Amino acid sequence: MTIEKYLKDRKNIIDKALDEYLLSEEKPPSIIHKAIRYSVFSGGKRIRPILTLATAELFGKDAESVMKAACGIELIHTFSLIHDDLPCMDNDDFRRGKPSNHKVFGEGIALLAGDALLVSGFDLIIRNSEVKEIKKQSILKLLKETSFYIGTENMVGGQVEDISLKNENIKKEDLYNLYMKKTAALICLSIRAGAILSGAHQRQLKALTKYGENIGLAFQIIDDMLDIMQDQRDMKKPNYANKFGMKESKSESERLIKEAKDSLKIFNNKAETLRNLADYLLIRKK
Ligand code: GRG
Repeated sequence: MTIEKYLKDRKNIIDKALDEYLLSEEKPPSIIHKAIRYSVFSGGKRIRPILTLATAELFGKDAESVMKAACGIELIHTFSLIHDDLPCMDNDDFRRGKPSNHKVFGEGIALLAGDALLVSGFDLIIRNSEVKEIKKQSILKLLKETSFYIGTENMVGGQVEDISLKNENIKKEDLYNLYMKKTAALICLSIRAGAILSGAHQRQLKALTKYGENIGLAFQIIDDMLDIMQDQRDMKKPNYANKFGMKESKSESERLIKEAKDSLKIFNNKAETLRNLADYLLIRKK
């Protein structure tokens, strides 16, 4: 199966599961459920839940066994995007080519939709314990990890730096530190979720974390390059490609992807899908 077909198939089953897990738009108070569904179904690539599923597959588990946790992480990602676009943050009127959540529903509802998505994300991870073969202990471990990877030492902390650091005098080291927290953390969590729920050993978790950190950093550098190519760069925001140029960004993202794939050596050919997903990030156009 080509990686494009793999991504399409997985996205379809994730979209169906999300539709099943989320409350209907009619459920009162209708406006918040409409706002939630608006952002969840506005064209996200589902990279994070796909990584959770692909990691579970590496351990011989099927998509169903980790689907709720995978979708929970996608809801947390959606929360971060809605809040990121708010006027008090990046003040973006558009997301994925469509009006951002607060432009359609107003700031108050957008803020609350983000809050609700964060809570629902945790709820779905808890509900993954309904799967028979999943150990309760691994759900607890995953909940603890989720708090860590989205908390002030990671995603929220990264966002704090993102709104405070200025692009002109930023050092490469600071930029890497910011990208590790802002973007790579949630990507790492997605991979670790698949591994933890599948009963991975410490050595396997360590290798997968290295993979996650490297593809996460590459993902953000590529995102910066795409922002420049599509003329969507915010001059005030830290941006690797803006700071170090497109050529250096391309070679750096290629180096990171190679390092990510190298860290999967212990899995031999069982990790072929994760390797293909890493390569795909280099050629993605959105
Ligand atoms: C608690 C106020 C508060 C905020 C939470 C907002 C926030 C912290 C963090 C934002 C982090 C952020 C927006 C990072 C950018 C990561 C990134 C490159 C997102 C785009 O990911 P894609 O391309 O998105 O996977 P799609 O559209 O495919 O879903």
